[in-house]
Amino acid sequence: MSDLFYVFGIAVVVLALVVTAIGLRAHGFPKSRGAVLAGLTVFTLLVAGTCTYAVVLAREEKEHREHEWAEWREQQAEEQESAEQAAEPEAAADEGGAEEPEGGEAAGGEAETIELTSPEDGSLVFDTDTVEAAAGTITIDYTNPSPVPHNVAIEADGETVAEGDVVTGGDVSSVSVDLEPGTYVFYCSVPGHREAGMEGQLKVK
Ligand SMILES: [Cu+2]
Repeated sequence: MSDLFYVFGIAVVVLALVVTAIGLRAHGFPKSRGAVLAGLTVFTLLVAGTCTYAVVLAREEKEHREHEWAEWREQQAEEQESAEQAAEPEAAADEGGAEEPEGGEAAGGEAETIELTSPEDGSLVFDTDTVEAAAGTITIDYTNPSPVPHNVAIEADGETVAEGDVVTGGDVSSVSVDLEPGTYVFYCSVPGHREAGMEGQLKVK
C-alpha cells in the first residue's frame, strides 16, 4: 500500500515537471483540446489516487498505533497481575508464620491458671478450700487484699514443691509448677497460718 502511495506521488510530481518543461519550451502548448482533457484526466486520477492512498495509509497508521497501544495496555495489565500474584504468596506466608507460634503453645501442653484470694480482714483462710486443674503446668495466682502477710505454696507428698512470695495490700503471690494427676495441698507458708486453717486441696486430673 505505501509503495503504491509513493508511486502515485512521484508520478504526479514527475508529470507536473514534464508538462511544465514542455509548456515552457513549446509555444502554443497545449496543441489540442483533447490533449488538455487527457492531461487533466491523468492529473485528476493521479491526484485522486494519491489522496486516496494518503487517507488509507493514515487509517492504517492509526490502526497500527491503536493496536500497539492495546498491546501495551495488555502488557501493563499482565505485569500488574503477576506482581499481585507475587505479593499473595508473601501475605500467605506471613499468615502461616503468625499461626505457628499459636500451634507451638498448644503443643507445649495445657497451662492452667487458678485465681485465689482471702478475706480483706486478714482471716487465716483462703476463699476456697478445693481447686481443680488439668495435669500440666499449673499456676496459682493468690491475691492478698489484707494487711496481714500471706502467700501461696504447693505441697506434694509432704514436700513443698513451690512457694510464692509473702505479700500484703492487694499484691499477688504466684506459684507455677508441672503437676501430674493427683491430689496436692495449697497453703500459706507464713508460720502458724496453715495450722490455723489457711490451706486447701488441689486436685489435678
Ligand atoms: Cu497466711
